Amino acid sequence: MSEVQPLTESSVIEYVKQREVYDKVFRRAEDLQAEQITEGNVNLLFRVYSAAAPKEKSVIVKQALPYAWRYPDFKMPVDRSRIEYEVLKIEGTYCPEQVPILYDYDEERHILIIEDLNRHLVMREGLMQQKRYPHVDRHMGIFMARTLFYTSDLYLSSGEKKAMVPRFINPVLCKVQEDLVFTQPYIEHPNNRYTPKLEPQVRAIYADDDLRSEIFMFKERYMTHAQALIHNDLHTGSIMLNEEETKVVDPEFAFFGPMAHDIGTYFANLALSYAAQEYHARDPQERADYRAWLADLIVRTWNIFEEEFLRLWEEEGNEDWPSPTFRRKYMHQLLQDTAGFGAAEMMRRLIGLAHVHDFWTIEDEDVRATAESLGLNIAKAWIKNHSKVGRIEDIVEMVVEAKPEI
Ligand code: SR1
Ligand code: MG
Repeated sequence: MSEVQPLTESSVIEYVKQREVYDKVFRRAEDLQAEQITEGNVNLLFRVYSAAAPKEKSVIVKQALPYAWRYPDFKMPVDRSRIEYEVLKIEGTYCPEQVPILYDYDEERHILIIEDLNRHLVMREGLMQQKRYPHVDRHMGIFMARTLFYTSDLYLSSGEKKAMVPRFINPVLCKVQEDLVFTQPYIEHPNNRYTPKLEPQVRAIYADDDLRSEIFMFKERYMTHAQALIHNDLHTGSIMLNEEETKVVDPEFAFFGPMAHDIGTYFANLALSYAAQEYHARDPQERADYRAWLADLIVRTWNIFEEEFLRLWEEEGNEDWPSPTFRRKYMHQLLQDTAGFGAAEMMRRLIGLAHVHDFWTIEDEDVRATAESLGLNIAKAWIKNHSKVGRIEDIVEMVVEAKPEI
């Protein structure tokens, strides 16, 4: 592995000046400034902008170091930068409106230069402020349908698909997810962290081998079901949006895995936001209204996803699956698996290593415990009942009916 020189706020300016983007975006402006962005867990990130036109002349510089930026003990190959570059190109082919502009990829220094989405907000933060996004249902439903369909065996020929899989094996980042999402939250592990009042619920999870066996069924599916090129970290921190546009970022974890892991991860993070409104939406009526909007967003997103996915299958699918009954079974399985993978994502964000802003920001431990307890019980309902799910409304009913234990 080549020696990696981490960029700094001053060296990143010199770096940008040597790249094509200095002409293309900055028109060789002399007043470049840089600031480090400390969101995210994995990469070194900078915003580089012209002081005179900070919104228009601005880019994001993203460098992959041989470890996760926030968790240096997690060694991660710099090749994830190449994976991110290739996946952004593929996603951009099928769903250009939901993908940021890619300006540059430096194979030697593992650096990507991408569009600065400074007109957009991280979705997780927007949800914490009860913002409503009128088009995010369509944008995310279409994004998931297209990226998943066009990289699956329903569209690609058997040979094309098999030739693609090895380019996205991504073993180290997959192992991170296997451990953090599907293993450690279900055993006593030094990486786990949780609000002390959750102790009885956490103990009950460790002792519930039926629940753990279901999670491990999904872990095995995650590890073995190379169904489509999935984003593999599709939480609301990987989505930047405003009222008009939605952009999905950070696909460095991508590999050929189960589609429902992406859909479930996204829905899980909407459900986590639903639980965290216990704190973020202070007024009870406002909380109830916003929770209803979030619950409905899950339903609308699935419906748009399903409609678009089936339309693509009908119009552009290959000839290898000539059975309407198979299509129905396939979509049904996808929906049930969405609940299972979603449960794993919720649990790991509440009792595993990598927590989320929705809950971190709740300083009052009692309120945080109540919100997190609700989140855990939604997850528990999803994993226990995934095989009974017949409609998206069943998944949402479990959200609405769950109660905190604290
Ligand atoms: C050590 S990386 C922790 C988490 O951050 C990423 O966003 C992935 O979700 C990973 O599990
Ligand atoms: Mg990320």
